[in-house]
Amino acid sequence: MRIGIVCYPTFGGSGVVATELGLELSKRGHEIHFITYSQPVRLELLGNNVHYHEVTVPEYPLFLYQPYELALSSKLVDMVKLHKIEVLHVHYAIPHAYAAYMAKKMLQEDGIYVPIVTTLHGTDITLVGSHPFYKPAVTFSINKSDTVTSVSQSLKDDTLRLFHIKKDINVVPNFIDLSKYGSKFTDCERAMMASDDEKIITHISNFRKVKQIPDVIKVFYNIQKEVPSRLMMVGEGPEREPAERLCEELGIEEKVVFFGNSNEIDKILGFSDLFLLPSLTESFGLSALEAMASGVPVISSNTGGIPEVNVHGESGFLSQKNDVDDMSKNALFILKDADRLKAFKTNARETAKKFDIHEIVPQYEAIYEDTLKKCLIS
Ligand code: GMT
Repeated sequence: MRIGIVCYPTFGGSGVVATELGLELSKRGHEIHFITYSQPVRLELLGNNVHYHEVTVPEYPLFLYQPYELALSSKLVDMVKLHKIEVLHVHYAIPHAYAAYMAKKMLQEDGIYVPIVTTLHGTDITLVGSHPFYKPAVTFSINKSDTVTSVSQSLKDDTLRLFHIKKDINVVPNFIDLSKYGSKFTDCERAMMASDDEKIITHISNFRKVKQIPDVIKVFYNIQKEVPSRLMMVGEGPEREPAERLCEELGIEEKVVFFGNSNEIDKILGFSDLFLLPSLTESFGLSALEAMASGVPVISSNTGGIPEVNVHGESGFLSQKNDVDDMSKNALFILKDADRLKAFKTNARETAKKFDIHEIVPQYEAIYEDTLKKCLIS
């Protein structure tokens, strides 16, 4: 199949999922065309089956805001025609499903039919999409997609609650390539992060309010009082600076490393003993799954889709959001006993196997085929 993938090319989970999906589909013989404004961060190899087409928005001084959706929909039209793309898979309702619908309509004028599969990732629904400014456009884009998927049951429920949706929503969870995670690094590399007697605690995110970064610091503060440890903070975003200040206020700045965005999260996770994800909401929590795949237990909130990923008492523990005391207690419970920590590490990796890329990607293939069939009939 020739598949066009539209996504945000950044470090965010939706871009990572879209990129990994495209790469796996290409290995399975499909021809993949990424269409976005810059090369996705995890897309290192372009080859016969993997192509990247950049959307450029020419600067025009008359426009206060440059019209990305317009540029994207025009690019989609051109690429569908040029490469005979059979299906468009767009990640994020706004603006991608919206632009894809415009492209589809333009193509129809030329007698070309291309169906749209839209995957909802979370923030397009729970944070941005339900804002009154965007709600009509999001509702329209979802209802006009030929097939809609969501990355968790919780996100599906939220979508049906917040919007007037007339479409079925298929839950296709995020996935992980287990072969890319696990401890394959040397002790010497670990020594650059912590000494032998210290545990490594990790948080990875885009440091936005929704990630509840102060709780990461506070839980770590409680941990390090009882267990020698260091905190690895990976990612960039508006909450990073306040977090650095909080570390100074608490006197733990020497024990916390702020990495910024990293392409080496497999390595950082490979050395980690515990992962913290106290988010206020999270449609899935891909970073938690990446941690689990690396054999790292997860201390998280119980919001959104996280309980579908992190299993309480097995791969880690869930607490009410903002309950720093409970999260700290759970973290110490795991860290203080070597055998228990080992068992949680094994269970975390086992739980992650449910989301094996080889189980989930065929679900998308089936969806593309069904969508194409459905559209040929109608
Ligand atoms: O919040 C983020 O980390 C970024 C955001 C995105 O749009 O990439 O992540 C959303 O999609 C991910 C992939 O499906 C999910 O794992 C995240 O849980 C989701 N974020 C939120 O719901 C806040």
